[in-house]
Amino acid sequence: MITNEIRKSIVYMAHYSMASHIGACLSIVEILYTLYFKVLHIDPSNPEKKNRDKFILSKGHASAALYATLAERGFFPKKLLDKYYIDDGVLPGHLDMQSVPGIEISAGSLGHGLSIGVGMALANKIDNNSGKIFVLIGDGECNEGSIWEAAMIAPTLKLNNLTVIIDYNKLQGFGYTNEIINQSNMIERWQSFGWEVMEVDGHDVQKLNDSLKKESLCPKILIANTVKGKDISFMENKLEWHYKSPNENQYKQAINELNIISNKQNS
Ligand SMILES: Cc1ncc(C[n+]2csc(CCOP(=O)(O)OP(=O)(O)O)c2C)c(N)n1
Repeated sequence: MITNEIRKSIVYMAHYSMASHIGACLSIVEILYTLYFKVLHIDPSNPEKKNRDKFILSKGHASAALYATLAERGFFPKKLLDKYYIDDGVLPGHLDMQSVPGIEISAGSLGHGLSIGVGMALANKIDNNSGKIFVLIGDGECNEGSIWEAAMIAPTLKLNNLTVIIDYNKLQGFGYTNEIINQSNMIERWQSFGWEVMEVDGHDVQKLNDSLKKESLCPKILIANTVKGKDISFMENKLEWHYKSPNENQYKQAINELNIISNKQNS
């Protein structure tokens, strides 16, 4: 399974570079896989194609997940994943659009990706460009006021070429999202701004695929229920894995668990 390969790359990258944000990467693997392998009209041999669909990873601290997915999809050699977040590396810890092909925006300062996505979607409307825009934001990232400015304007501009996915993993950097700022009424909130809202299991590729491909007259948003640290038993739903990186033993255990999942899938 490609999702499992992506997870192994993420664990490897966080381990050797001693980087943070492994939990945030592991929660979005199925979302990225579904987008890059089933939904987006893109061509890895021509990443700048004019009417391509564009994906924005607004929660740019999860860069390792996108780098690993792009490598699996053939945008650049997998060997480059050895150059993540290290001195003289190629792939910076926060997302850099100049590092490798396939990255539409640099990101890491939270709260900007949705506004950029609104601009891209509006530009495509004006230019009669059929390319669609997809933006992935974090649930904690929704604490940023700029998210709500973009949320207000998109339906007014009738941007039905814009899809947002919230990685609703219920944790942010320093605690539970809804304890820091309660947004448990997420569905009603986005609906009240004029968005078509769908709630989906963020690890179910079939359901993600169906929801992402659904046509709509207005901008739409998928509230994707996910698990931070997904598929590594000692990382799942554990706040500390926002910042920690796996040591040698933890790395071996994590890869072992992912291998067990691979073996089950192959049998
Ligand atoms: C503007 C800004 N403030 C603070 C940070 C530091 N920061 C990095 S990740 C993070 C938590 C984000 O939580 P969430 O959006 O829920 O993403 P998750 O890590 O759970 O995927 C914070 C506060 C940042 N990158 N940008």
